[in-house]
Parts: sequence; C-alpha cells; structure tokens
Amino acid sequence: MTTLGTDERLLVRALRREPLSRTPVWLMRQAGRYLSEYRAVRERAGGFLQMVRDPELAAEVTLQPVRRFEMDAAIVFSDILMPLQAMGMPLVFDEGGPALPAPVCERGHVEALKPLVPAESLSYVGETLRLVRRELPDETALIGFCGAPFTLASYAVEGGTARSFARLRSMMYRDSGTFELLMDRLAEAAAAHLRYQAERGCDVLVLFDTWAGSLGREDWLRYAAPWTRRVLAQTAGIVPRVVFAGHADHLLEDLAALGAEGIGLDHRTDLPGTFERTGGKVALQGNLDPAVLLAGPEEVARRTHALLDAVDGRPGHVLSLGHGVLKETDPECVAAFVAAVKERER
Ligand code: 1CP
Repeated sequence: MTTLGTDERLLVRALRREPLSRTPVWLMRQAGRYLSEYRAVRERAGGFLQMVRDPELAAEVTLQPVRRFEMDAAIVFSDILMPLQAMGMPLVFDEGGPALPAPVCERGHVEALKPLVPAESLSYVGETLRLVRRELPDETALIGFCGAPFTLASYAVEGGTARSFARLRSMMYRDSGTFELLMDRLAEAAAAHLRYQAERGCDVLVLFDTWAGSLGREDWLRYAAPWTRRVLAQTAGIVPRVVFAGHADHLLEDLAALGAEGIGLDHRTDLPGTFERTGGKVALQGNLDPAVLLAGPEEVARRTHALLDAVDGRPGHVLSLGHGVLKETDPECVAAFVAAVKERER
C-alpha cells in the first residue's frame, strides 16, 4: 500500500490552485446534531464540552460524517472558544449556544489571561488529531482551525453571541489600548494553536473570522486586519491556510491580500465573480447557502451542479457551504451535495 503525503491530498492541491480531476468538498459543521450518531454520542457524553475534551469521543464524531459521506476532509471536533477557556475564561454551552460568564471588561482582565501553551492546555486537541489521522482514509485531508482575533475578541468581551457588539465596539473606540492588548494576546494564542495543530498532522488550517463582516472596511482595516495578518505571518509556509469571513462581500479584495492561500465565502457572495475580483491570487471556498440543504435531495443536486457549472472548472475551488450545516438538515441532502460534485470527475 502506498501512503499519500499531505501534498497529494485533493484539498491541499485545490488550495495550491492546481488543476484537478474534480473539486474537493467538505462542509462547515459537518459533524453535528443533524446526525443521529452524533446525538447518540452527545447524549452519552452529557454535553458538548465533554465531547470536545474527550479525544476518543471527539475523534469519533469527527469521523462520523466522513464515514457516511466520504468528504475530502475531516475537521477536528472542537470549537473556536476552547483557546479562551485554556487562557482562563470560564466557558459553558447550553441550548442557546456558548456563554463566557466572566467577560473581559477592562485592562486587568486582559492582563490576567494566561498565555496559551497548546501542548499543555489544549493537548486534548492534539490527541484527537492523532486518533483521527490513524482512522482517516489516506486520501482524506485533516483540517485544524482557530478563531481569528477579532471574532475571538467579540466572544471574550461580549461574553457570548452578540447582535450589535456594543461592548466590543465601545472598547475598540474608547479604550483602544485595552482592545489592542487583547488583540495582541489573541493573535499570539491563535498562531500558537494553529502551529500546534499543523505539528499534530493537520494538512490545512482554517481561521474563522465569523464576525469580521460586521465592521465596515475602514474599521476592519484598522481594528481587525492587522492581527489576522499577524496570525497568518506567524503560520506561513507550513500548510495552506483558509480565512473564512461571514457577511464580508465588502472586504473580499482585502481578505484575498491578507496572505492566506484561500478565502471562504458565505453564500451572499457571487462565487464566480469573486475569481475575477481577486484576480486568481487565492483559492476560493464555498458557498452553497446551508438553507438550500433544507430542500429535497434533487433540488440540492440541481443547485450544486449550477454552482459548479458557474465556477466552470477554474482551478482553486473548494466546494463547501456558505456557513455551517443547520441541525434541521436531512442527511440525505448532505449525501446529495457530496455526490453531485463527485459524479463530475473529469
Ligand atoms: O452539539 C451542540 O449543541 C454543539 C453545537 C456546536 C458544534 C457542533 C458548537 C457550539 N460548536 C460545534 C463545533 C464546531 N464549531 C466546529 C467543529 C465541527 C465541524 O465543523 O464539523 C467548528 C469548526 C466550530 C467553529 C465555530 N464555533 C465558529 C466558527 C464557524 C462559524 O460557525 O461561523 C463559531 C462562531 C463558533 C462558536 C459556536 N460554538 C457553538 C455554537 C452554536 C457557536 C456559534 C454561536 C454563535 O452564533 O455565536
């Protein structure tokens, strides 16, 4: 049996913009509650955090979607908020989503954050990666990830999911020294976590900047981009990196210039048009609307083919959703999504 190296895996080759016999596919939140086998493990574990912190269980749910649908990548089962917990912030998950009951409000809170040493406080992620790689088909890539500093800061300061980001924006404008110190700490932590995951066998790293698009361009350039750029500079030349930003159509040219090999697009952006806008400088990942998977399998296949027809085989495309799989999704529709791209093998 020959062993495929990271350079030969389809996802890695697509991010290097090589011409391929077909487009690779994976889905954001491909592990999750839409799968009955995930709900069974979650029930047994007693909650989301228990699953993440138990490498056997985390590896099991990482592998579940790959076994069922044979995507081209597995993404390690964890969460962007785990580094905040490792830095000393209490973290809970309930039905309403994540909560950080002791948010960062002032400079002293930032100074009290512990520097992140992933091999110590996030070693369960490293162990999960080892277990997953052992079971993963040779041709399947393994993805590690981290939140980008601005998105991490939004959770650290707001204490959970926010609508207006009022606390974060006040800190940004009125106490920019504290904001910048927080961003420095988070950029350092993010880079350390990404490097750790690459060392533990990841072929690709994703930097999720889910909330970047809540900023207008001028603020994004001033308050978010420098730290994302720093994380990318500190992880350069290891494995391909993808930056995902939501609601970020107004930032695409700038996102493409950050230094990542790929950018992830949400479903509001015109994907074929983005190849022109970014001049082929980066690979593009996306971007079927996750809500389309709530339609029937035929409609999912039709919409997936339409997206791939529009991309027209341009090198540097990774098929994915514009955001995470919804928990109401019928697994048959995920199967239809993956099958549509696979049947187009050239
Ligand atoms: O079982 C459950 O109830 C937990 C639901 C869940 C899951 C499956 C959460 C809570 N996190 C995760 C796993 C997760 N989160 C993964 C790995 C699994 C996979 O992709 O298959 C990844 C990559 C994430 C990343 C993540 N977490 C992001 C960035 C991507 C995105 O969705 O924009 C964000 C913003 C989070 C925070 C978070 N964690 C969980 C929820 C419900 C949220 C979002 C809440 C919010 O909108 O603020």
